[in-house]
Amino acid sequence: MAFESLSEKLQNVFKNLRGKGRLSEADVKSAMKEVKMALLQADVNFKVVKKFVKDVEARAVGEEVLNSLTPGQTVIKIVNEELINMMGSETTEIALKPGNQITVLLMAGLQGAGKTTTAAKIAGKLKAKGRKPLLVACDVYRPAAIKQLQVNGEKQGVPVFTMGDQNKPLDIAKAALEHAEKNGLNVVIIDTAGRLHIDEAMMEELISIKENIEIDQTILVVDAMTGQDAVNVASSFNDKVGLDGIIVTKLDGDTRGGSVLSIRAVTGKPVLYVGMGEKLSDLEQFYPDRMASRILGMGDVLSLIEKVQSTTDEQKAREMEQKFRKAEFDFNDFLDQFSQIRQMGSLSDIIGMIPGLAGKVKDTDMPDDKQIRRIESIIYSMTPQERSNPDLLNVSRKRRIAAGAGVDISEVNRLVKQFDQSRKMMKQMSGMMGKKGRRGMGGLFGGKGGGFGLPF
Ligand SMILES: Nc1nc2c(ncn2[C@@H]2O[C@H](COP(=O)(O)OP(=O)(O)O)[C@@H](O)[C@H]2O)c(=O)[nH]1
Ligand SMILES: [Mg+2]
Repeated sequence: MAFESLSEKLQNVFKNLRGKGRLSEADVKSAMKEVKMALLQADVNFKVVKKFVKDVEARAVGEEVLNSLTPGQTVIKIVNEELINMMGSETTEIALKPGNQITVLLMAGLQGAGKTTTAAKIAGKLKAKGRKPLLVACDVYRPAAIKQLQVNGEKQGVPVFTMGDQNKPLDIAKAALEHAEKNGLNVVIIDTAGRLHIDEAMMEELISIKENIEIDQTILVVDAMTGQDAVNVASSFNDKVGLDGIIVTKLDGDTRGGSVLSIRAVTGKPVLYVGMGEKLSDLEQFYPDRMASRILGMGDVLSLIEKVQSTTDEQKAREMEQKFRKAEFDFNDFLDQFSQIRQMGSLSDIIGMIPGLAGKVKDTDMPDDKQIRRIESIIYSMTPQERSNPDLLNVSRKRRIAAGAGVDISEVNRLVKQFDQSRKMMKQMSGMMGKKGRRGMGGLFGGKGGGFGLPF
């Protein structure tokens, strides 16, 4: 799969960012320098990279990020969003006319880019959607090309219109339209000839077809393995012939893949699909957001960041952090933490979403949801005074609480002991960390990351 090396490099940059409690402007700048290098090495167009880095930096050195509790995460979120922007934000479908009206698609591109294969792939997708496609063989310069389309059409169960290699592409296309009308077919896909390089004759042929037939969508097919050339080819075709969408093929290879990232930014035309293999089923809809997650290797992490952002109140987290530093927290704060975690899902789900942590935290290290509920019921059985002043808890109070919560007194004892221990530990840690302590994810994850409050 393309992007492996890019993905690896970006993830390294992010690992460093995440490890920092606070970010300075210099931290952001040096991280972005590495991101820039990684994108250039992945063959992303340099102008696109330049703008990307500028946009990310402008957002990332803002007050909001540098003062955020989770600055590393916030920078990653910005990189993700700008990456999606770069690829065009939205998924674009091939626009089809409603009902039985005929939609005409013109496939264009250099020789070997994958036009014939992709035409058949699209035909199969449209057929599966209930459309009635017709493939049209307009590459008359190589008899093998007609045969190739026929073979692929047959595999897809889609009719192929050909008039051999003795007619002009424009005349074949006109006749194919009539054929489609007569036979109730409603998507006409015109496969054309390519050259090894962009040349006038190829452009003229396409222009003449466009001038004489009502083409609904001109779709350019480019080969990802040609790197920046793919972007240049797209620019020329767009300037001379006019494009509606682009399909990038051969992303399954070990190509650096940068063209698929920059082609939209350079041409302004959306990527519709990506080719992921030689088989006729290997065509994937292009989702900028999924592509970004794939490159950042962190689909799950991003949804986790969103969860944390939507469920924690920063102000509250700050207050908690203060309490933590002074070891002033009480059982009410415990309850707050539990309810925040509950809003995010179960604890094991959350752990599972953190790469690197998933396999490492043993189940026995974590209280399960049932245990958390028991701890909560013990705390709920305390009076408000007891919750805010745990030192009040003597034996008779503990006995009353145990009875109220329906647990054995030993469980209450254990909780109080754990609570005292965490308070002690936090006092020590906060002394060790000094004023610029490391911050956990909004303070939610206890222990070493710099969180607080949970007895584990
Ligand atoms: N691995 C891979 N090969 C592809 C893909 N798309 C096309 N090909 C291959 O690329 C070669 C050229 O494709 P073809 O459709 O004949 O290109 P055309 O000259 O533009 O019509 C063929 O061997 C295809 O099987 C793809 O997405 N992945
Ligand atoms: Mg072909």
